[in-house]
Amino acid sequence: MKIDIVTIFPEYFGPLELSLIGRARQAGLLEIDVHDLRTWTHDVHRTVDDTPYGGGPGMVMRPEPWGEALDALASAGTHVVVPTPAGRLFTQELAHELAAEQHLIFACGRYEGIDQRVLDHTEATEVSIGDYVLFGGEVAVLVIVEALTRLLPGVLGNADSLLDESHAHGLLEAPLYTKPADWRGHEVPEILRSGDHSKIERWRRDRALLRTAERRPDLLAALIRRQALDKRDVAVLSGAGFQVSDQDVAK
Ligand code: JAH
Repeated sequence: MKIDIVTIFPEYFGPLELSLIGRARQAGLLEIDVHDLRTWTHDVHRTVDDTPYGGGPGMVMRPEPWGEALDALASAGTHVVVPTPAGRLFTQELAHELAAEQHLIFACGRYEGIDQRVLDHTEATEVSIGDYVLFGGEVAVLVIVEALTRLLPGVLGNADSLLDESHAHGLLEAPLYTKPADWRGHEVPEILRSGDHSKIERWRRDRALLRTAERRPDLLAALIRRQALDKRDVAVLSGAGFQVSDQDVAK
């Protein structure tokens, strides 16, 4: 996969050299180039912003440098991604969709944002990583690139982690423990030390279901809508006092 990132702050992307993303790049699984938008300005001040038509506070990014940048970097199969609070919510599903692309260009806006005509002209996908406002798209791009990288073939050494993830699709994970068995009087649940792997799997499924019901009723509702719960799941939830019915069981 090839990723180009266009920004007025290339220094933001130092972390992409590190850890697993850095290793994926070195292994040739992922190519990332970071570009300074000011490369495509022509005035002495290398201006990237101007006042908004119609008035209002702040500045808007001028379309011309963006147009030249995208002309220089894009080819037939390129997808342009623009982080903005107005975009489609970035979820694991969208991460999978983007990870399947050959070439992505991330355009990082600053100030109030980028002139809308750039997004229209390039048929950009506008993506939001959550309902809050940042100073610009750079940190959102770091989030998105990290989520994509771990989905690329060959990046996760332990292929089991991704399999496990798809198995538990849409559920929060059960709590994790490691040694010592007693830490400051807090003990690791007995069952995890029992060595009975089918019991452990059921225990983890139950913890995941109950945690999801408690903390993320929206995720549980989505699972019920998709008929993704079995009889035992529904029994566990109902036994813990959550409102579920036989109607919610399919498989
Ligand atoms: C802020 C351009 N969804 C998080 C997010 C993404 C981008 C921006 N803010 C929040 C942003 C200013 C200018 C983009």
